[in-house]
Amino acid sequence: MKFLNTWSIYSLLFLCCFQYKIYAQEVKGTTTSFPFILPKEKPNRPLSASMERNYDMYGAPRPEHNDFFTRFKYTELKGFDNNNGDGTITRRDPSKVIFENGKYYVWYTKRHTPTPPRGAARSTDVIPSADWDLADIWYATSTDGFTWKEEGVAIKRPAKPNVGWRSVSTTDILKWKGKFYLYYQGFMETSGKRGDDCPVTVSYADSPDGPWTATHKLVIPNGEKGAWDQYSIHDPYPLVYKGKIYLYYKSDFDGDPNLIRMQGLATADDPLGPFTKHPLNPVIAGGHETTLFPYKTGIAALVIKDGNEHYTVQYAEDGVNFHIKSIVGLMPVAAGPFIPDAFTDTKDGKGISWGISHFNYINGPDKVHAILTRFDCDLSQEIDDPIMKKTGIYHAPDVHYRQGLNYKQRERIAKMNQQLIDGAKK
Ligand code: AAL
Repeated sequence: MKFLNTWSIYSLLFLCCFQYKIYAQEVKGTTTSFPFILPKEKPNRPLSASMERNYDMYGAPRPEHNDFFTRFKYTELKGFDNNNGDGTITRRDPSKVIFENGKYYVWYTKRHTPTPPRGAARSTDVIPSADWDLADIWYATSTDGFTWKEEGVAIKRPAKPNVGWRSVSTTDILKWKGKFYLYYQGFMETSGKRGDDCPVTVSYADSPDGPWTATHKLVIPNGEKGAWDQYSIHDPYPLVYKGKIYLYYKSDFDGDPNLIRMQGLATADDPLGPFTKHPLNPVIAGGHETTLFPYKTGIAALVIKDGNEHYTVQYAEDGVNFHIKSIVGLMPVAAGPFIPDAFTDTKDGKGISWGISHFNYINGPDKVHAILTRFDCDLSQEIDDPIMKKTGIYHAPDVHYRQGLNYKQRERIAKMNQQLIDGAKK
């Protein structure tokens, strides 16, 4: 009897499982719930648009497994004096960081003027209009990336009428066949007079310590009249990719004051040009400064601040057609990462884990200046740092309250409240 009972329970269980299996097969992909364990691969079942995207766009359905997702951490740099932040000294728009002669090198815009920037109308031969007006290009070295030694000026602005006579700024470095090339914005009129107008020029040297020879040539000239980049070529950013120099840049265009900023690409076989602008320019429909690096088999870009796709990390297999791979927060501004394989023409870019960026508008409108800072992240095939893959970023309430409503906005809200109150009375 006892045997029979046990036997019938087992048969019943077997029958149930079998029936369930048939049922599950019949409804598979239609009415079963999405599984509790998030599938690593896209499951073969109908998915919502958001879930489709989650599998198709990002390379991994969870941010911590997405090689393109990171958070950013910041550390104050040691070694830079700035007159207690009175606005007479700025350091901004750092180049990418390179490692040469047993140390790290970075180049940047340095302005040291009798006053902070005063706007184009009040600027003179010695009073700057903008934070990067009347600037030169300086450089610093470090052995740990946190404490830096300011080595001195790399590129002084040349005598009028040479390209860059008013200001040289926003540089970036290329190493090509054993020589070094600094590309930079060469202002021939005061920034802010019409817009932030300039072309790009280049200097070269045998050593990162210089001396630098100026070409005095427009290596990346402005576009033709009516072109998106007719006025400004900003943030020149060279990499070596597919055996060529891939130089990305930014231009600002459309209306003033509502400019839009996008990024273009110019390629060359020789660092001194000629550079050919890509027919699909702009190749990135947003961002402000340029920050790109070889990653895996393509090029990755930090798209910062401007445009519909600001605060995203993007990737282009061909260096031209970029796709969003992650959405991130607290991005470094004007980031110049340390890219060990920036110039090796790698076919398997290792990525980045730190660099130098800047903070802008320090100490309010009367003391405008910028400072350099260090950022760390995990967009690297060589590290695996779970702390850098956490999505929640805490901001103190103060950070939010500083983005407060202005007087006009308060007025608008009061008016809307009043309309509702008046309507309720009728
Ligand atoms: C920066 C850069 C360029 C602009 C100005 C100084 O953030 O985009 O360098 O000209 O602002």
